[in-house]
Amino acid sequence: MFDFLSNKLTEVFGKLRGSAVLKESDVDMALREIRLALLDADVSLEVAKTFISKVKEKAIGQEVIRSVSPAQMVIKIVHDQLVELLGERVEPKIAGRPHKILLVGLQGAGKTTTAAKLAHYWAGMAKKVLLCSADIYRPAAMEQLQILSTKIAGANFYDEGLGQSSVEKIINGAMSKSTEYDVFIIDTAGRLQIDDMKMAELQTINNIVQADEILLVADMMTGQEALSIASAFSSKLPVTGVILTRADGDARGGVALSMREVTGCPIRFIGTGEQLDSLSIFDAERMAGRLLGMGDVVALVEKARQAFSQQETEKAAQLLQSGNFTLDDFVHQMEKMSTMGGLKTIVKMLPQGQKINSMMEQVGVSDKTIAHHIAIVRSMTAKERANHKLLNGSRRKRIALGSGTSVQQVNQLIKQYESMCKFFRQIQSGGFMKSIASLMKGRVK
Ligand SMILES: Nc1nc2c(ncn2[C@@H]2O[C@H](COP(=O)(O)OP(=O)(O)OP(=O)(O)O)[C@@H](O)[C@H]2O)c(=O)[nH]1
Ligand SMILES: [Mg+2]
Repeated sequence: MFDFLSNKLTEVFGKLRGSAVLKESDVDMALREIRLALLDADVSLEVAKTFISKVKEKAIGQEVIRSVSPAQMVIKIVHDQLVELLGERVEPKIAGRPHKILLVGLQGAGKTTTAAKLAHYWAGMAKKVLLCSADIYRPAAMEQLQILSTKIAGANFYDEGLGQSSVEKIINGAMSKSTEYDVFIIDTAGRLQIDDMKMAELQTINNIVQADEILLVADMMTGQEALSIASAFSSKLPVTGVILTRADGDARGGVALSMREVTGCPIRFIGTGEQLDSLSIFDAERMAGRLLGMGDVVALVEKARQAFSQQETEKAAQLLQSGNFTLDDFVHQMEKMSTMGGLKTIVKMLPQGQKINSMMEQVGVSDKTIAHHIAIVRSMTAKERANHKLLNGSRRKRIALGSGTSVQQVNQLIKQYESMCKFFRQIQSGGFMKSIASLMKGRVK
């Protein structure tokens, strides 16, 4: 749903990729573009500004983890800031008996559907739910909710019978009935525009009900308009949360971002379809991931942070660059890599990662072979691990036997190890193309 913003940000970060050190001018350029992307995606100017300044504040002076690129680091910072802005996930809970939920919003926002979805949700939690419609204006509005209620086991519709005269009468009647229920949900009438009469009616309803939650239902497709709706409703009513409907459409992500900032209320749920079960608890982490479209990178930085201490990383980088790493180091790094979600993802983080990856594929280094490699090196003596030149034919046979592999596999590992040493030494001396050539020579048929 947030493809637009995602694409924009991918573009921005695409520009950053490949730079070895994150310079301040890079950050400024990226943030300027992120600001434009946010505005394009319907985030209000003020929200975008606040967001950018927070990201900048966080980014400057923050250490870049050695095993990730500066651009990936910025993505992580942007992601964390998005999560913070979107707010924590709020688990639904029941405050009293009955727990009273009042739904408000513009016409067609999805109030009635959402009322039924919430009833379905709570009924699924073994709660007795009473649904009530205060929409006496639109023909068949009450019937719509009544029909929906018949599909929910555990939910009842408050039916006063024909000839309801006023909203107050209905609400009062439903209130007295509601004491037999755990959850009491009130659906209200929508209006095309926000008018004083409509607001006054909602205030009257809330004065009678004293709702535990007043949830503003807003359509994600409304774009910038959602903001004026949000401020109009929250200035007249003590709104406690927001529900965004039609999140299954191709609406831009900006609405979620600004809505949160303008109302100051948590986004509680998102509607993802017309069915009763198409309602999800709002998850800021997931939303930010979708919005950025870079969940993989974020997870990777997280893992890198866990798996590598700064010291270890520096040591590994030095070793790799010197080309003087022992078989022990070689396998230790491989083990680290396999706990970090695969060789490919790690190599991608290195400058020239894309090229190295395809080369590794050609010489047969893969996640599958790593397990064998580890077993082989474990079957070596400490002396052999420190100096692979000791590995003559009979030693190789012994190692193959001990590790449950073949002599050929042992030979293959040693060849790869030698090629790697050479490869990194040559990268260090700048001969990248030469390194490729030498690695290809070490290829095992
Ligand atoms: N795709 C999709 N459609 C939705 C969602 N929520 C509601 N709808 C549809 O939107 C239309 C309007 O929904 P209603 O629940 O009747 O909206 P309302 O706010 O009660 O409308 P009024 O009572 O006229 O103010 C219906 O066709 C719903 O099926 C959603 O999350 N996704
Ligand atoms: Mg309705």
